[in-house]
Amino acid sequence: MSTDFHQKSVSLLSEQLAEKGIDIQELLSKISAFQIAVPSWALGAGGTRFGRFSIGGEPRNLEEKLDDIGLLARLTKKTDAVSLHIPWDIPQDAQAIRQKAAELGISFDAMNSNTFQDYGQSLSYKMGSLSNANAAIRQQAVEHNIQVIEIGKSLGSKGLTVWLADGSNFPGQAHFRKALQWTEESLKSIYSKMPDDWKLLLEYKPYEPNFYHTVIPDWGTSSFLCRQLGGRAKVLVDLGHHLPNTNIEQIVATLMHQGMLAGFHFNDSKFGDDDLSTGSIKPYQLFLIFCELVGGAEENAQAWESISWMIDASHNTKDPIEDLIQALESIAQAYAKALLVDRAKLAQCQVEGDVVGAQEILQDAFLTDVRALVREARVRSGGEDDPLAFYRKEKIREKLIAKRGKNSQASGL
Ligand code: AOS
Ligand code: ZN
Ligand code: ZN
Repeated sequence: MSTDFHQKSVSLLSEQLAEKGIDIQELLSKISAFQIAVPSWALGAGGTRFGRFSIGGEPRNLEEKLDDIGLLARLTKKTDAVSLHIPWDIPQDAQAIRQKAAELGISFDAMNSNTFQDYGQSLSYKMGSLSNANAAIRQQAVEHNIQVIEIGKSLGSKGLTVWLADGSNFPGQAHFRKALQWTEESLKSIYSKMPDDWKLLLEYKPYEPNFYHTVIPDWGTSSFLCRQLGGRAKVLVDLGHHLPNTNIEQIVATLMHQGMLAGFHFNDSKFGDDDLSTGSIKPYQLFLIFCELVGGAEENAQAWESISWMIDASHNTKDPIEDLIQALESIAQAYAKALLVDRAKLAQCQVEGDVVGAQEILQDAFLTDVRALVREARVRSGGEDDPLAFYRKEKIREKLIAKRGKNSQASGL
């Protein structure tokens, strides 16, 4: 798109929004300020249980992962943080890594522990980790989490994300209540070792890799556990961790009402925890989620700044950098559209029982083409006007392949 055409689009949109009493400058600064962390495991090709197809030029170590995120940050101006995964990303020299990240304008978002794989530790997690019936295995899993906190401290991170694969595949395999009790005790030990300015983000997931029961299947269980820990433990919503057709926006509202929303793992899904690009399957749902977020923050249910934003996607098909550019763009669009909702009018419709009017308000915002707005915010922040086009024109993947090789493989899933 030419710069001239872009400018015309911005002024048309600006006129359109002014008629609705919306100030475009304020909108632009909100969109620019909104930053989403990128996970270190999203920079290589993801695998499935059937295979993994290398895309070439994948980052071979943590330094190269940071380089890729630095590039994303420079192009999109939509991310300024990385979420690391231990043991996949153990820094050899934390000071040097911290400095490299700072030079790229990248900080360290929540750290992710991993007790869902055997990774050279002495006792196996085959039968679970924080909920294991064997106390020695629980202890080992607790110590791993404490080690992750220590690594995070050395990098300046302020959070620990815990996702448990724990559960059972067959009836009778696990004792539901004991598993929950052990999980609570293990989490308490971890929480007690967390610095005062850290938060614990607890994920839930109804199935996979365990298919009969998971120890933390839903937001209610996660929120129950967080309450046993203390005020700095909150619920993390991963969009793919719901049964089909779950009303995720309502879950978000309910958590905000209790001040219990820790943050997000953004992705999209058709069937389950598909980890597809955010906004690729259900953009309207993403918009409705942002409506609850914007509304909840405006109405002081929970402060916007208290919520953490992260992408959690990894798949087999696209160039991961292109994929992340698309995801960051989709998230920014959903946020921008949610900012357009006339909340006063919506509240009025709710009072009057004007169902048609309420739907019109939401769809009017959703159907507004905000691409020029998101682009303008990015350009004003110093990003590329069209990051994807730039990436392709500059042949960045080809350059990465030349540098890192055709078969380089990122650590991760
Ligand atoms: C797993 O399903 C969870 O979404 C985790 O947050 C995440 O994908 C994992 O920690 C990355 O391996
Ligand atoms: Zn997740
Ligand atoms: Zn997941």
